[in-house]
Amino acid sequence: MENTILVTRSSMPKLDEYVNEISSMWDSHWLTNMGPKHKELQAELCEYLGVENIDLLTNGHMALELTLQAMNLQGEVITTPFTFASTTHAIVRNGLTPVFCDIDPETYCMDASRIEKLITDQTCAVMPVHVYGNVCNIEEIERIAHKYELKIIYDAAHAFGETYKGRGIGSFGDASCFSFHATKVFNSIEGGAVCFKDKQLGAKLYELKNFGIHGPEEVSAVGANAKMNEFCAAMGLCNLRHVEEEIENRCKVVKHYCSRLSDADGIRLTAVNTEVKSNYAYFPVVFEEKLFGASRAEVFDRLARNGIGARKYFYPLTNTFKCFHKKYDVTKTPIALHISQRVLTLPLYGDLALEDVDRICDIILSCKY
Ligand code: T4K
Repeated sequence: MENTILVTRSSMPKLDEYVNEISSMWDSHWLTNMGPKHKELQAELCEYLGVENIDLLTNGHMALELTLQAMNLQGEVITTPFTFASTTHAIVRNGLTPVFCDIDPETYCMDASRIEKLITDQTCAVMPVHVYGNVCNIEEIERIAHKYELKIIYDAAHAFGETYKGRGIGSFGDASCFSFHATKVFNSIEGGAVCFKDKQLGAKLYELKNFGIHGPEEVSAVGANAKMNEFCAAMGLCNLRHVEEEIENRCKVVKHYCSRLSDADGIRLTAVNTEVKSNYAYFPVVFEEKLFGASRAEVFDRLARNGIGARKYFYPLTNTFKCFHKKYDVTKTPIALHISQRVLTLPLYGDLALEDVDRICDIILSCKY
């Protein structure tokens, strides 16, 4: 359809810039396995993200999955069901049991005040998500983890480049896992990273992403293949040069959405946290049907009929997935259920025209009564 607008659109450098970045590979023939582009991107990201240690991987999912494996955990991991499949799958694929904590109705992140009640003698870690780039209640999570000696692994897939109280978001917890997927604020086509505190954990992770190979004649763990290749690292190097501009442009789009939608009854937007330097990753809108006069489904359908691809991130909740065979009790996470049934994430990317934002808002507001 003409004028189709999807929920996001990958940011890309100029073709010449990318060609220039990859041209040295035609001399070196070095395409993957921690080559020069990988090393360069790693160093630049450490600086940009304000973290001491980072390792690059094929994607955000392997970052989560291998971090859990590297920690050699057993038992239960307290997490949120209001997230992408990846978070829960990383836990389950490690033979761990997810224990679902309900979310905060304002930030949609795990409600830290509910964590302690979920702790048992089996609990080994918490895996909160900075969902949509909204930052979790870091202080409370740290207090609880310290008290009960739990590991903290943040799913920071949506939080690239953010700071909390002036500190890089990746510097919190035992580890923070980023996604550099094509749909993210910063992309390396596919890609991911783990920022970590303990260098021993980093060494383990480094082996696990390369089949568990410890040396030319020693394989010390059952690892995977999760190395970022040089083409992806080169895309990352290019996009990193433009990420500030991307975030500034997204900020303008978000401000325009807010100016159009914040006064409408029955529409709930995310509150601003003044301690957070935001990356404007997503623009979630919650529709309360009784006040707004139309359901999420009606808004979604009308947008779709007009070529606008809003998305129901994150519906369904991961604790209701068919693959889990009704194993988890969704009534224990009622706020997450409420939000997931009412939320729409609207199109957002740096070069989305403000006229298009107006068109999207006009369609949404035309659904009202
Ligand atoms: N944790 C959390 C909280 C996550 O949200 C994610 C990923 C992860 C962990 C795991 O990270 P990765 O392993 O993916 O690095 C998308 C993304 O594939 C996924 O990365 C993301 N979260 C999730 C929230 O969204 P889909 O299935 O909705 O993607 P898709 O193909 O429908 O694309 C959405 C829109 O993006 C398209 O309508 C158009 C645009 N697009 C898409 C692609 C693939 C582009 O402009 N260019 C592209 O190349 O999952």
